[in-house]
Amino acid sequence: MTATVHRTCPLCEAVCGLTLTLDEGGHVTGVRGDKDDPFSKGFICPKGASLGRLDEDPDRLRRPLIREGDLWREAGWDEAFAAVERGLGRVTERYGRQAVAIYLGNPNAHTMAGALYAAPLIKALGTRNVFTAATADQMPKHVASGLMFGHPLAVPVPDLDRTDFLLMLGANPLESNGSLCTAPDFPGRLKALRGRGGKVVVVDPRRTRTAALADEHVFVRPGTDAYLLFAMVHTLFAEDLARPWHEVNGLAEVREAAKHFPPEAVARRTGVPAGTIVRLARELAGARTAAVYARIGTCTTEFGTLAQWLVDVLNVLTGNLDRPGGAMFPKPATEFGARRRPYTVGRWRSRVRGLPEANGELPVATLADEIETPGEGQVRMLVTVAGNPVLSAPHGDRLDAAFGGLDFMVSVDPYLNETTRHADVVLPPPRVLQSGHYDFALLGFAVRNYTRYSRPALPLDGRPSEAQILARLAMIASGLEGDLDEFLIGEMLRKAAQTPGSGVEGQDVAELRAGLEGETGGERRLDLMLRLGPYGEWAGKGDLSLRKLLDHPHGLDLGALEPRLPEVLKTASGLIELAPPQLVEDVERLRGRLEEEPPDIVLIGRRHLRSNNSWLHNVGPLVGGSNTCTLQINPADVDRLGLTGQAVVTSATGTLTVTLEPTDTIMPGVVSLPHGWGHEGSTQQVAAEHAGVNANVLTDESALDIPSGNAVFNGVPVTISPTGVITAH
Ligand SMILES: Nc1nc2c(c(=O)[nH]1)N[C@H]1C(S)=C(S)[C@@H](COP(=O)(O)OP(=O)(O)OC[C@H]3O[C@@H](n4cnc5c(=O)[nH]c(N)nc54)[C@H](O)[C@@H]3O)O[C@H]1N2
Ligand SMILES: Nc1nc2c(c(=O)[nH]1)N[C@H]1C(S)=C(S)[C@@H](COP(=O)(O)OP(=O)(O)OC[C@H]3O[C@@H](n4cnc5c(=O)[nH]c(N)nc54)[C@H](O)[C@@H]3O)O[C@H]1N2
Ligand code: SF4
Ligand SMILES: [Mo]
Repeated sequence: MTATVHRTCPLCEAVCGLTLTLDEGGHVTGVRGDKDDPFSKGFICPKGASLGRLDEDPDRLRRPLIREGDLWREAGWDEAFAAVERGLGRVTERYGRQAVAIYLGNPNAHTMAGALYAAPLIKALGTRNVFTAATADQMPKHVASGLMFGHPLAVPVPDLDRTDFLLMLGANPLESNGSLCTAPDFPGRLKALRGRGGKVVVVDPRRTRTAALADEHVFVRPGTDAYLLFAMVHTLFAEDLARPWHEVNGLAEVREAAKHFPPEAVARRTGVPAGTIVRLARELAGARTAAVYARIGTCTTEFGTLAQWLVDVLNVLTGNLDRPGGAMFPKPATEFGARRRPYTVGRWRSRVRGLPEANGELPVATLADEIETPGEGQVRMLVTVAGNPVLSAPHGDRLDAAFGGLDFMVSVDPYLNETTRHADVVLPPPRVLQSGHYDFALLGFAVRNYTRYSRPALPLDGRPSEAQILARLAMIASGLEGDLDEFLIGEMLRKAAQTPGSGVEGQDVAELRAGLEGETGGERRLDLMLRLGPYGEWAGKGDLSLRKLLDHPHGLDLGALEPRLPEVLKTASGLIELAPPQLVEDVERLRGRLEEEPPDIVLIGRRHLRSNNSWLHNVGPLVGGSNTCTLQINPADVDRLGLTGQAVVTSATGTLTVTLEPTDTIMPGVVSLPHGWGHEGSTQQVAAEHAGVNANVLTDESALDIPSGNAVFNGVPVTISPTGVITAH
């Protein structure tokens, strides 16, 4: 007998519905796109198609590992948790709670466990040494949104299906399938945009597959988008094209700041001719509807936050913020609650470099400092959950060495990899098919309001779910006993019962609790959030609940995005803050760098459709061919530097020998190396055969986007020489 199951793909932000067939043994015999999913409508990519292979990868850990010297021993779950309890106790008794750090990696944004149990775990650990992949990714967006709109998750997304003009910077959705813009079949949506007469412009130092699909591709020097965007803002004011719809604070300050960046002044630095900048500004202002969308290529730069800010300044000034066809705020079914205090950053600072906190976390770029630098508060223990910072954080090989010196380390991860090999205890989550799935985070960035829940397709066969692993770690760290989920449900219900307009104001908490459904604590918490959410049964505007989602296994369309201002604003003024002082202050830094002589060659990153950061390289069908770790370089640079075959790349932090891939799709003076490789010596058999090199040997942890503390991966100065020639840097 075979079974058919429908579930959301957890592998990227596109949240595609998948239809899997399983045999009696629970093995995946087929994967296809779920045609009945109202959002993804059957779309699938090669990664989703390989979900079965990934799920049954023989190198995935099935039982906990405990380190004994240099060796590993499989252990039972109770024994493993007891070892964690002892290790944590040893460190905190001797050095206090600040000696413990936690690093949360990217898949936490894709698992229910990450969404529901990471925050309680952080709280239970009681440390400020909280690090996540967000400061290697999108923190600039959160900071810009927090300061402009009052909430770090109030991120406008391009209304892809209705816009007439899309200006896209530093994003390559034909490979990434989209980010901070949840849109299954992003390629199809772009084609539809063009098909209805709209225009797509891509700004990127590489002519990517996305750029090739667009109407226009504009080459830009890495790290200079803030100049380009400022010059567009300048043009809007100079030509009297600025027409904000909404009442905003700070219009005059933005106009003043933009005066320093006329198109002619930034043309050389950005590599974009002044005439092109002016034309793009006019087209943006003149389009019936338009949206500016920028992603990782603009975030992980020295001026990441300024770039994210200016993206939405342009959306506001052209009257496109919060209108259909423009940049809009999604309304997810488990909407975030109200934030009472105005958003701010820098409530505390990191011990060694004095870097400001943002969203309650410290920059991953300073994790090594905190581990290596002696003194009160030195980090001695690390917990990693779904992260591989040795390959993903700037100057990752420094972290590799630093992890080796920790007193104790625990990793929750299905693989023994470059990072988790330093752990004393590894706790593997179960298979994907044994886990429930709800996209708490990603549905908040969706281009249509949509919701879908997938129950586990297979039973747990005696091992704990990832939710149970994280909950148990939280209970160990807090020293408390009892049911974490029921405790959290009680807290949330009490708050809701006291909140006017919550839909359950004044109601009895015990009765409400008894009304919740779900087979696990996680399901019950989901049910609660759905009921209290904007479409919820209890909030009075809809009939959404876990039950309803279970009745609709292909997901539910909740409609096109709708205007949400001013409701969504949580600023102290209640208005859009167009010129937050913290950002205007940073403009000085931007001005200061304009006249500097740019480096001869800079490094940027690259994503490949069949990759996913560091961890899909052990799945045969996904590696090899075009998905290899090569340095893309313009043929003119190959000639100029006298290179052949391989070359030595040197940065301020390290040196790599790389295989060259000459291509005129990349600008002269720019080279591109994908991250997530460097699996030499890995116990993952397939990955070891396709080792590649770790791009983050070259990235420099001392370079940061100042307002957000975000790492800089694009625009890294490097020198390149033929192999066999040693250069000083
Ligand atoms: N040079 C350079 N560096 C970059 C980037 C770049 O563009 N250039 N991009 C940055 C970005 S955007 C990001 S998000 C970061 C990613 O940084 P990380 O999150 O640190 O790295 P990943 O490679 O995503 O590692 C994911 C880990 O989670 C494990 N894992 C997979 N599924 C699960 C699960 O269900 N549960 C658990 N517990 N573990 C799981 C994997 O085995 C792997 O160890 O990298 C950043 N680093
Ligand atoms: N297949 C695949 N999909 C993924 C991932 C993956 O590793 N593989 N990772 C996932 C993750 S964690 C994330 S965060 C998203 C990211 O999703 P995207 O933001 O779409 O990421 P990329 O495909 O890296 O595209 C970034 C683009 O920015 C360009 N770029 C580099 N520097 C600059 C610059 O200074 N200015 C401008 N304008 N452009 C620049 C690069 O050439 C590249 O084409 O993808 C997610 N999806
Ligand atoms: S596009 Fe993303 S969500 Fe869709 S099948 Fe591929 S990896 Fe999965
Ligand atoms: Mo990311």
